[in-house]
Amino acid sequence: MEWLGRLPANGVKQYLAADAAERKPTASTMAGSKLTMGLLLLAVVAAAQVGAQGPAAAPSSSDASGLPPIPAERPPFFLGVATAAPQIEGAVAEDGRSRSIWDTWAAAHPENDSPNVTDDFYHRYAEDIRIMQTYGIKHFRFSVAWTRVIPDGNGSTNAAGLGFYSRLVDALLAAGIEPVVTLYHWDLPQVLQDRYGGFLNEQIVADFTHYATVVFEALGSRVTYWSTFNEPATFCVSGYGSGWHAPSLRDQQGEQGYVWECHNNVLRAHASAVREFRRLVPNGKIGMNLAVQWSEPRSDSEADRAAAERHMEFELAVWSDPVYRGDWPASVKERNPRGLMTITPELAAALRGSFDMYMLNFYTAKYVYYLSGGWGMAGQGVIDAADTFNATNGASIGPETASSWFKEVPWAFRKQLKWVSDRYNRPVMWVTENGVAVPDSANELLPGVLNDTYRINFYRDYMQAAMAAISQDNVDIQGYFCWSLLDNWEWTSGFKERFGLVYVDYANNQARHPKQSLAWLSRWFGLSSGAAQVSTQSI
Ligand code: PNW
Repeated sequence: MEWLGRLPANGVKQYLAADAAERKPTASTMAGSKLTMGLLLLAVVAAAQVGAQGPAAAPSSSDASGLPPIPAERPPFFLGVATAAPQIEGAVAEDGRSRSIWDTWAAAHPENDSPNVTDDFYHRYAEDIRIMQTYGIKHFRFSVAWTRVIPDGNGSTNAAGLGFYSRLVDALLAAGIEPVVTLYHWDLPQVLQDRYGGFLNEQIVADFTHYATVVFEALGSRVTYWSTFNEPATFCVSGYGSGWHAPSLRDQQGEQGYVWECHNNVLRAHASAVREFRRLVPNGKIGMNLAVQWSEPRSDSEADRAAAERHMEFELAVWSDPVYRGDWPASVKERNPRGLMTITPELAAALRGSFDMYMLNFYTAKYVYYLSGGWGMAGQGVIDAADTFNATNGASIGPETASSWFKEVPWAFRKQLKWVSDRYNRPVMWVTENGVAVPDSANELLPGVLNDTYRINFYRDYMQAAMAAISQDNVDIQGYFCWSLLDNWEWTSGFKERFGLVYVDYANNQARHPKQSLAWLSRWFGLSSGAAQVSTQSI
């Protein structure tokens, strides 16, 4: 997916054309014998379990498992895996689920793959739990679909929809896996968008709070770790600013104030839901998953360095400063085009203490330079800065990945972690998403595609950057979630970008095939012998 659909500084919308050209139709056939694939899956899991039975060997650089070398030092944080309901569940018309704004988006883009079945996690979660168990993964981040729990958006609770998450949580706990629940990962009930404009209307605050309360009441005695919103910057800016994401509204120059309305309503909904959370789940921990791209100054000039800092404030601090500091960053206040952004004392008080940990989703970086009159993220105002992947000499900021918005920058990850830690006085941090889609992997075949050395190297480098942030920059990172457990429906990129540690064979009834990266990570973290290699020769 394109991230945010950020406007180029000159206001020309080249990014839309560029991405449209990239998107090519693919047909994913869902044929295949369920029985055969079911048996195969059992064989896969059995094979994996054999490998997992041995004691966790100490990491060493020479490895009998045939995996690439394991770094000598084991990471000091726990390893988790992350997912999101609209990307993995499928079963979009089952058990009373209503349509989400992303179902609408997908229906309007038939050239894109469909989320209707995707990984069929709704029916296969038990198998996926077995895979996690086999590899020793003990933290699973998933999102609850509002459309299943309250199909009418703000009406009555749908017991069948809620029941799915209750069974999922029970199955995770029975397998010794800690559930980490995201309440909102972009899949607004379409009915709320139609009824009052979704996040543009303050009614969303009450409706989200009601939805959150229903889920806290149902799962709060069993689930400790929660997040209210996944990446509000992405869904406010892309959904209501550039129009790149559902619900496809555009407000590129801030004329309607859409992005700021969304922003304000998300902060208020978060504060309001957390107030209920404290009452209903007194021993729980909660936060919000924030995403950012590191802003590297394109030159050493004072102007470029200030522009890069400002960029980061507009992208990230604009969300977390209100929580930790009670107000927007000064740069944002000064450049607010429309006066929409007052943080009232009441809101500041409600937000204070509403992050038990700082949950950061991190992938990439860009160069930032000063540009008089330059616009920031769509709809968020003049920030006198612009960004680019290329240095002044033309060199890219990092190696390519499968995603056009994503260059590999482990060095920037370390800087980003330190930036957050220093700004907010060393909060407990969880990296709640990090991962990569391997270039060209969408067209690769089994079994070769499972030998994802590229992804192994990626995690080695990013995790070592996080380890350096801990040991040298005094950052307190306690958890690290890989995006993602499974290949999945990657929003505007459909199935063309595969971020999974487990390959999903869409042409063969969604059969699961753990990739080498899963075995490698499991071994590095000491969670299993890592020998759980899955042979696909028998397919
Ligand atoms: C995340 N960035 O979005 C989403 O939470 C996932 O649903 C998605 O599948 C995953 O990334 C991979 O695209 C982001 O550049 C994408 O900073 C990019 C950025 C942040 C978040």
